[in-house]
Amino acid sequence: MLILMLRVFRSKKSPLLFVFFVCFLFSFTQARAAWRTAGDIKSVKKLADGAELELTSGARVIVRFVMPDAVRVRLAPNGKFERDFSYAVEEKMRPMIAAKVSESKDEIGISVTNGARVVIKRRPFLVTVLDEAGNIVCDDDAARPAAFDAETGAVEASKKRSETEIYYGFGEKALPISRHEQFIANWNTDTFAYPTGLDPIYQTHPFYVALLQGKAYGLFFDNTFRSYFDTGKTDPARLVFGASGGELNYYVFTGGRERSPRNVVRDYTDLTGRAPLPPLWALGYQQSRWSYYPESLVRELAKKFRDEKVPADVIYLDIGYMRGYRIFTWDESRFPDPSKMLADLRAQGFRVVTIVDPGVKVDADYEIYKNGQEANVFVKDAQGGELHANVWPGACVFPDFTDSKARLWFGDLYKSFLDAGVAGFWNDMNEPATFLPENLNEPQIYHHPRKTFPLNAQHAGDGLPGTHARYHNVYGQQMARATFEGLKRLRPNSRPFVLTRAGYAGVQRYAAVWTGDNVASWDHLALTIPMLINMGVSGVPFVGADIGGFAGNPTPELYTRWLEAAALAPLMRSHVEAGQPDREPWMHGEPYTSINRKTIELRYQLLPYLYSLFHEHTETGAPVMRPLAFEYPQDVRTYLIDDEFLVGRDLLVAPVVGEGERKRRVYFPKGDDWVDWRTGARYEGGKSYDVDAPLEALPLFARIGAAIPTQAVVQNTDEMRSAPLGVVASLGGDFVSKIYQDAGEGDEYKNGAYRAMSVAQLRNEMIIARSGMSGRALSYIEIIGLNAPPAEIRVNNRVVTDAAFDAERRRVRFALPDETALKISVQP
Ligand code: MIG
Repeated sequence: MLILMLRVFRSKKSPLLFVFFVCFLFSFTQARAAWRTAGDIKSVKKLADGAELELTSGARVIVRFVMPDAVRVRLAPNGKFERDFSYAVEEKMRPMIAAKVSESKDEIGISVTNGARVVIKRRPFLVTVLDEAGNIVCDDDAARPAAFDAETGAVEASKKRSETEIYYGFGEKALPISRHEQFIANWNTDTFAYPTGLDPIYQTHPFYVALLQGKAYGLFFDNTFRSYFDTGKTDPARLVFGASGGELNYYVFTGGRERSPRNVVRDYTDLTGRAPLPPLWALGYQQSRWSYYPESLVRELAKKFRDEKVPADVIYLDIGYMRGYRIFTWDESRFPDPSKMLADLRAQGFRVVTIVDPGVKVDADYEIYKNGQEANVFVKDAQGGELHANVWPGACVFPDFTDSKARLWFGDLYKSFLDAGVAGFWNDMNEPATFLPENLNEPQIYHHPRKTFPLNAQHAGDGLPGTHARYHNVYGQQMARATFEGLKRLRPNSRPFVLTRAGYAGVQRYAAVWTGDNVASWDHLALTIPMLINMGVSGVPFVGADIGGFAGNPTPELYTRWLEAAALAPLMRSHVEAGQPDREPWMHGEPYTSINRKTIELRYQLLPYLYSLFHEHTETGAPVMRPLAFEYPQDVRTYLIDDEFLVGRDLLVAPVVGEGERKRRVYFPKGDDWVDWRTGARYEGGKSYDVDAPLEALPLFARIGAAIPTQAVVQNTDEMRSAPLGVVASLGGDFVSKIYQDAGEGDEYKNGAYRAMSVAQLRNEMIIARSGMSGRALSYIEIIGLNAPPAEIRVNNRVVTDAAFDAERRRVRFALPDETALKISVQP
């Protein structure tokens, strides 16, 4: 730089240019010079649950325990803490964690009984978090102490990293299963047809679970500004995270005594909340396209499902149902009588979900626009005027979802749609996404950072007014919240179903998430596995990807394989962009229609299991769809497996994600053995096998010792009430399984209206106990993985005489009596 300047100066001999360059150089060094480290500790104030520190840089820090195994570090660069507020953290009463603070010349120690410990170095300020046993969990990098840029407001922290440490989490990322050695950015972006590796996409979850040789910890950086993580990309020995503004506010989760991913996710979701039990119907098969209309076509679609006997619960209406894309209106030429249509579909066992975008058309004759103006609920531009931007309806205004008044207003708008009989709502475009300003429209740039509000747009921020730069990443989460809370107010006895595209940490409290505009390609099918399981680890259990890929048109084989891979995904929805053929299970004719029907039937058979897993999530935060390492952190061979996943603890799914493949290699995690769901063949844990994977079959395996609730095939969830419920079990383990049932709707389960069953297995015996009246009894049991018919089977000490042994599929099935306790013994 200097040489360049001198040369120019010498050649031109222009004093003006010289001044210009000096100024340029000065401003350049100035900008960098504004970065400073947090400095040394000047003073310490003990708190009941931690300590408050004053640093020589003028920054202030609070370190406190929020749970016995979770520590929060909060650094205010200018020494003034903001109000203590978070869109991620669930509001609830939390017990105070009493901590012991000890001071020595060089260090400050903070510890709790039966929990983690923190050691803070005084010169310079450095934080080390240790587990109960005294092992270092997460350690500031002394070469790069916490720093901030007083001019721009940017903050940054650096942690030491072991080069073989891997990372799950980070929410929705089109990245490999472990997010190590990546540069990760968080800025919610509408990314149509995102290629693998594009980052960021639609959501922001600045949270990871680190795993190193069987030991986990978690870190959550609760900052809504544009943020980033360098997980060892620049320097493999260092993990860096930072944001363009706000406080350096983060939590470290030590994972308790076990240092397990399960404990980390339990504590993270204790902090940021868990997904409430969804309405049962939302676990059924969902059919969508951009965009089903008119009414007659929707009716034909519903009829076709029932005629073809392809089970389904949900039909989506995309933006084509609206009058000129005005939200909360119907295009009457396409849908002349929505209430009648919705009632008729409901009678056929269908629920309808409609899309609702945030943009409100600027139109003086449009009630919602006028009401919103009067109520003063729209986002403002830098000058305080209404912010206008183009989306589908043309020029629009946008509710400021960071304003409780706007959330109430928006939530109430759902009334007319609920009254008409719409069952659930789909919030799209809430990154927020806008079309590019006209002058940037050519060439078509899909992933442009300016496809959102200007950074200086103004938000209410629930009491802390701020710019779009601060609130961009929470806009979608708060829209989902407005929707969820509105639905809850309007229908207190129903469980809201909300599907959102954008989100921030904690979005699971309000909505299910789909992975946006994916692509009809084999690599995108493969990508669904790392994407969805990492969402689960990030606390978001109700997730799915558009089956078949949104952009483009899948081959019959790709669609069929994709449907199989999604059969046990938490959210199972086919969807496709405008201009492509329909994306329905029968669209490719035979043999695909029959295979696809069987795949969807498999999901319906396993709905009792999936539902029990959603219940488990409410109690422990465990995801429905899990990476193998979630259950087997001691088996390092599982760590990078990205083409298999677990559904709950007991089912291992190994979908085919390659074109033309008719068998595949499956690794079975060490510590358990496994049984092929279809053939009854047994596999040993800790080994890989080549398994058959004909086009018509999803490779699916049950853990030995599992007891998995299943039911007869139904055409929709309404039929579940009367469908026989049973258990598929594999004997030989020593486990307890839990089965949960309730009305599948409403909150009566909180008053005891549910039925819980536990299945305890010990080698060849099984004890099934149940409590609660609101549920079906078990009417059959199927024991899989048997090489020969059992010598004797007894149920409550009576010999079973009508057990049907299936030699080919290595299983036996028999009926169970309706008794509160069942003791089943099987003599091989
Ligand atoms: O600008 O509503 O991701 O699922 O079909 C596109 C139309 C808007 C994007 C969503 C997609 C939806 C589409 N939407």
